[in-house]
Amino acid sequence: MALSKNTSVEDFPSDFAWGAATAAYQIEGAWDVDGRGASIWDTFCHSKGRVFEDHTGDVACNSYQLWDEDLKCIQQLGLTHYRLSFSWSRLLPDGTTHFINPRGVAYYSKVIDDLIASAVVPMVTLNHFDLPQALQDRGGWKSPEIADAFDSYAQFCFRTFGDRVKLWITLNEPYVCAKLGYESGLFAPGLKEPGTSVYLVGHNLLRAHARAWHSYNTHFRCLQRGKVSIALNSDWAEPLDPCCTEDVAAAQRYMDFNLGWFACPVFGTGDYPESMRSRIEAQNLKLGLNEVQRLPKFSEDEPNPLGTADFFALNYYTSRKVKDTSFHPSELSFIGDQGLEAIIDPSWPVCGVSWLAVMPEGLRKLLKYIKETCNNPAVYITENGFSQIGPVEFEDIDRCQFYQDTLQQVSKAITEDGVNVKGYFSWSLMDNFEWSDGFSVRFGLFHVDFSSPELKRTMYRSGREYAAAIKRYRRNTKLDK
Ligand code: PNW
Repeated sequence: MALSKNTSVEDFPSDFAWGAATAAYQIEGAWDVDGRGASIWDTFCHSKGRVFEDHTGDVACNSYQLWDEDLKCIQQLGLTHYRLSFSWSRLLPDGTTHFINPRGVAYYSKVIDDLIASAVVPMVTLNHFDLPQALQDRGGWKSPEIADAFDSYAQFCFRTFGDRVKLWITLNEPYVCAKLGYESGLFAPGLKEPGTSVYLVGHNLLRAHARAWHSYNTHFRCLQRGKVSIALNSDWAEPLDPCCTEDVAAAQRYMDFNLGWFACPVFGTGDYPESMRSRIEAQNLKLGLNEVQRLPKFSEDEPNPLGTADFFALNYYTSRKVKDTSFHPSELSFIGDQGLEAIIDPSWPVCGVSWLAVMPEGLRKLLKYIKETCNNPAVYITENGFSQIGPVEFEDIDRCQFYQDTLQQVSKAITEDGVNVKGYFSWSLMDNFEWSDGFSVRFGLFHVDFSSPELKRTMYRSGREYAAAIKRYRRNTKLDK
């Protein structure tokens, strides 16, 4: 059944944000154009063997030069909101405010002005994985000083663009940044330091975020009246055997180490989940590392992360069944600390990338969980999507079905569970550079022809149906909460 002809009784508030999302490194290209400095993703892609077939974001969708084409896509979809990210090193080539690149400022200024002129609300992520290389050379997210550098950058952005940008995301997915960048090494900077750096990096990401939120709160909020949050990714986890108490506890641990790691400090207790502290301590004892503090403590001398989000920004993709494991590896690792195995239920279809089992019901359950454990916050779903690999299917009916099922679950979360969902952003506006999978994985509502120099954008069927759904929901909205 086509999304646009769905006759079920879905409803969305009249001010619901209908969006799509992208990230600078995944779409912009122009990596060395107009004074842009290098980021860790330039370095990572330019070293051989890191990314699928050594693809790079050097050109990507060339959105730096083809922004007008992106704007047309946004208009064709009828989006009310567009989530983009700034390339930190395009604005500040060495990561610091000692030198500001005027051509970077002009580019994002035009993007923002064009969006507003088209009645599209911009939501801006300050950093979506692409840390300036110059800051990596000084220790990157492992260095405590990174929080200062990020705060200066954030304040520069609030000062320069905050008259027009009212929805800010400081950092995208601290979990992915820490785990894939420093534990598995699958993402830039490609470090494999299992069981240690992951927690330090997570901590510095939280410190940096908290600093930036406090700066906004103190210096900009009164005049600019915007909102600032941090985008947290989380799977939804259920026990493999719901009657087995060990599996039930393990599923809770999975949620704690995934969502709670960042949500508890910001929305809950102001500290990491108790299960993280106790598990990591227990592992330390087993491995004879009694003196080592792997999960840092929040210092009394700087602002605590508690309360540093004006809404909940959620990136949801998939779900897992969780089994407790008594197997305790002899080496340190993030998964070893959790003592569990995360499994994809064989009945769940997997789309494109191997980790993405399609589970729209998990989103509804996760939203309810966030309502209950994070103090009923306003929630924007800042990313959610469906990938394809292999031959291009312009008639992407599986993705159409996915969006239809997902929007139904979001509607139920609002109407039946009373979750205060404010908006939904599809990942992604168009096919783009999918990190270590390069261009082999497509998430777009628009197809991008990477083999042609024009990088032509063509709407998929899912784009047409998403556009029709937006139109229909906006016309039909009765609900207002
Ligand atoms: C998100 N994983 O990242 C990012 O915010 C996007 O930039 C990205 O394109 C999108 O999801 C799709 O992958 C993730 O391995 C990257 O579980 C990797 C994982 C999850 C999310």
